[in-house]
Amino acid sequence: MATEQTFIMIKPDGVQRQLVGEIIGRFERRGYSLVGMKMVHASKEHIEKHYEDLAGKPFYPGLCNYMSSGPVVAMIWQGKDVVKQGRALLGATNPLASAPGTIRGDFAIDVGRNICHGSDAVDSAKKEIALWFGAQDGAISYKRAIDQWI
Ligand code: RTP
Repeated sequence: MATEQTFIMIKPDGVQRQLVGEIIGRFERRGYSLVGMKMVHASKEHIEKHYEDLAGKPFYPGLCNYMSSGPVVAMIWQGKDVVKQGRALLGATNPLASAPGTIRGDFAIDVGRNICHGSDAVDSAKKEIALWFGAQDGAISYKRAIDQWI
């Protein structure tokens, strides 16, 4: 049974554009398990920590202001190769380079309003899950009846 997990976040623009159900549906239909989810209006400090690797980039201050401007949906998804495949479902960072059929390729046109975030590696997924859900009680462990068919 695959247990790889990734951190997926629906950004403030995705929430405001009422794309929460659409995005969850795409991960569910692909076969992945939702094992953690909460809606958070994050502080600027929390967002700065999440994006600390980007500190120094010219867009960093605007990114942190925007990401703390409204609620986001923070999720943990689980399944085979979910880190890499989660990024594939999201599409390229710049929506103008995202293929149609991906979330960004279907719903976005601006890199600063690209709807969703996904961890870029297994290690960063672990760090991000700990940051958003706490190191101890991150994911819920449960079995789905459909797992034998996926
Ligand atoms: P994310 O962390 O949000 O999933 O995005 P990513 O890994 O695909 O891309 P990253 O380079 O980590 O950038 C994080 C977010 O910063 C915004 N950004 N704006 N030139 C720009 O104005 C610019 N470049 C990046 C995007 O919202 C990107 O998702």
